[in-house]
Amino acid sequence: MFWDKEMETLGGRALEDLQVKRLRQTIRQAENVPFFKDLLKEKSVSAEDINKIQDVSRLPFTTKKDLQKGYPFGFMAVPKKEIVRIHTTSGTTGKPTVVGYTRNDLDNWSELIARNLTMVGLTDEDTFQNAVNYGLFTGGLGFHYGAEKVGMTVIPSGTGNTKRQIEMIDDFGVTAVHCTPSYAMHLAEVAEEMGTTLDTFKTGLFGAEPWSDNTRRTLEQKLGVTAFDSYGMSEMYGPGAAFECPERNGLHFWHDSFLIEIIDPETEEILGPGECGELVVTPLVKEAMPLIRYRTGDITCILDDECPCGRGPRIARITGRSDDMLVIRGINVFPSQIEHVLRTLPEVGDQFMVYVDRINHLDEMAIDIEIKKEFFSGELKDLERIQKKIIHALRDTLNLRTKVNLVEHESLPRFEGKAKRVVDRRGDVI
Ligand code: DLL
Repeated sequence: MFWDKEMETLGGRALEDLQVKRLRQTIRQAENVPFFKDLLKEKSVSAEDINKIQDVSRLPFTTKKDLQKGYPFGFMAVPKKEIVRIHTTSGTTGKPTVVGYTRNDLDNWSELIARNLTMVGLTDEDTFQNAVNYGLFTGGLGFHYGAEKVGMTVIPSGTGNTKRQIEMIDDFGVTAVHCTPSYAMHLAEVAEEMGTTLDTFKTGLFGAEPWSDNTRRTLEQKLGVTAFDSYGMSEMYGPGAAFECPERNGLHFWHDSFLIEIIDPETEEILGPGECGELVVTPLVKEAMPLIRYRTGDITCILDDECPCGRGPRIARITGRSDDMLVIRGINVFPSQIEHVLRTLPEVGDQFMVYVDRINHLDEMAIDIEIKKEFFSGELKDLERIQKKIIHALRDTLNLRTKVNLVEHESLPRFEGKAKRVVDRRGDVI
């Protein structure tokens, strides 16, 4: 099923002409941002230099670090009064990336979500439970308005209170659910404990973090759904940039709205179809926050075989990142953030180790932290006080509950060369 067949299946010359036209417009829009104006001037390139799609390679890259430097509104290309909503990423060292939306941006975003929902067979007959965070995280409001656009009955359940969520699924006859795959696992577990069979369920939309085909099989079996992968990032509106079609063999990007490239993250050389590297995205219709060749940090490749559904090229499911960002229960965490928090606490020594595990299908982060000799009194109450202080400080910055173990001075490994402070033990097996 198509929401906008013409755009979804546009290919060949017609698509390229549209992309070139929109890329030029994006460059002009980006020139409203001093960062881009200066950068484009320095590289002596402007909208007029783009005559074919390959000319994109003349443009400079933008990174997450660049965006951080612009905090809070340095990357906005329109006057503040035209910005009708703000979301943020879950934060990197200190400050998050702020994303602004004009009214047109919000309309375009819900159109893309509506395409995705329709593509997987959902219609105005469906009842949709949106079990993700409704705050600054883009997954909540993003899917909400897209689902309303399709005419679905939307239940903005948010996260938490899992038993009540299961009751709602049964009582309201929910047919489709959207959440992170980790939360879906938890839902399945609680439903099992409650002895509920979730009879009305048929579709699960899962994303915001990597998940394996094993997880897909388990979720499908336990929840009784067909599970679809959903990919996106705050910088590209949020969810909705790429989505699986019923073939479930790669994710379709919406090529009228995003220009995608794959590069070697080390050399920045552009790679061909089938070659894995870092995904670079240039949004083509964003107004409030246009970006040029944004380095997503996500590792994937472009699949060049044609999909029987008739839509354009897909990307492979995301297998990892080119940087050290961790995605824990849908929240992005950089080890540098943890370090930043710990360094502000006088009791904390030089070394820490982060362990990420999947316990009962949920991501859990535990940190072993060395305490300075003078603070390691051996008195339980003193240690508990320090432990609480650290947990609160981490939660305030990361928005994430972490387990903290205090250890004695000089008990953690030391590193020669680059430190490896993160051990991700989540693996693939469920
Ligand atoms: O996670 C947007 C989103 C919400 C996507 C709901 C899907 C569903 P951010 O918080 O900015 O935005 O995080 C973006 O999360 O660069 C990836 O590293 C990771 N990520 C998102 N979706 C997937 C996925 C939202 N399907 C970052 N598979 C991205 C693997 C994913 N990783």
